[in-house]
Amino acid sequence: MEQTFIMIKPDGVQRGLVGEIIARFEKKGFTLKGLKLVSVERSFAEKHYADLSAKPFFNGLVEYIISGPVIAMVWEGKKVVLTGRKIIGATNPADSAPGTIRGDFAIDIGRNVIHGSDSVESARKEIALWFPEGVVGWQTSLQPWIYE
Ligand code: DAT
Ligand code: MG
Repeated sequence: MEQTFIMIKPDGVQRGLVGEIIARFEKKGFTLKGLKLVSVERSFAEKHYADLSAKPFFNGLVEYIISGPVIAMVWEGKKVVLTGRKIIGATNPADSAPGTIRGDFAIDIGRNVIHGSDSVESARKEIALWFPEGVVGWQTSLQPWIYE
């Protein structure tokens, strides 16, 4: 089954949005496979966003991600990478539809509350980076009530 890496950024944690965000993924029917509160080191944040290192906003982005603890999660389910991106909404909250996490809870692009992997391949890399210890191997008993 497909997995994605979801991170609640420091603003989401500080603003008390952790429960609300987790609830949206849970209620959709996805399965939580890993979760931890992490204080991110600068070098680790730079590694996570390595693909964006040439961008003018890179330093500000790294400062933001290390400004407070984040919630790192692995969620599993059919098409969870793409559907997770839809639940999150467009990168710039000004363009995120109401009903999405960024559309409902964010205003500025540099305080957009949440990260989600953008492809199955980057999910694999991000899960390996954030959960080198591996995730929890359990199966929900709700499977037959969520999948036909
Ligand atoms: P996403 O988080 O939707 O996958 P991304 O991977 O392109 O977006 O960029 C990572 C983060 O960098 C994004 O959540 C917010 C920040 N960012 C992206 N584009 C930006 C821009 N033009 N100005 C400022 N911050 C930006
Ligand atoms: Mg991205």
